[in-house]
Amino acid sequence: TERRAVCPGSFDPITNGHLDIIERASRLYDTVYVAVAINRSKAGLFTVEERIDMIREATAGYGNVRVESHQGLLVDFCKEREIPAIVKGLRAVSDFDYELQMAQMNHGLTGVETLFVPTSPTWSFLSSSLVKEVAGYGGDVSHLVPELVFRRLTARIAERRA
Ligand code: COD
Repeated sequence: TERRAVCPGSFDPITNGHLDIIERASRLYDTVYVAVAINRSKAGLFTVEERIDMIREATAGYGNVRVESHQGLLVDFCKEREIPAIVKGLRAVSDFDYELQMAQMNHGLTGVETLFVPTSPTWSFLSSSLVKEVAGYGGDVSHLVPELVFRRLTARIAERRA
């Protein structure tokens, strides 16, 4: 049977840290789903469709990654697609408390397992929100996100200023 896992997140936008985790998961599983959470109460810099487009382009080379949006509980996304494992990156101790709570809650809800992959030290300080903040003040983030994301990020910030 096919071994499946999901990498969930907001991905507003996808960074090299996310990509590193997705790539490593894609070598361990037959199919890796990337689940982009639709959060009605939190407007992003990019729409969910734009985020999905960028993730599809950035992960096309891996060959076994499927990108989808989802609304509601992650455990329901997993159940509908028969995905037994959630793969998450752990950056630092600061991620641990919240990630452990979610992992325990999700396991309690449906039995889905969460596996943690230690972030590559190169990206351990990296988050989508810091990328947006630094780029918003004109800082160079070109080494932190895929090239196609950098172009769209620069364009979006220029639009917002205009
Ligand atoms: N290096 C490695 N991994 C990273 C890095 C990095 N630099 N940055 C992020 N990651 C990984 C982490 O594993 C992180 O959890 C994941 O990528 C996603 O990151 P973000 O910032 O895009 O997404 P979040 O933290 O906003 O995502 C939260 C979820 C959407 C996963 C969560 O809220 C969720 O599951 N929501 C669905 C509703 C639900 O089921 N809620 C109940 C949860 S118990």
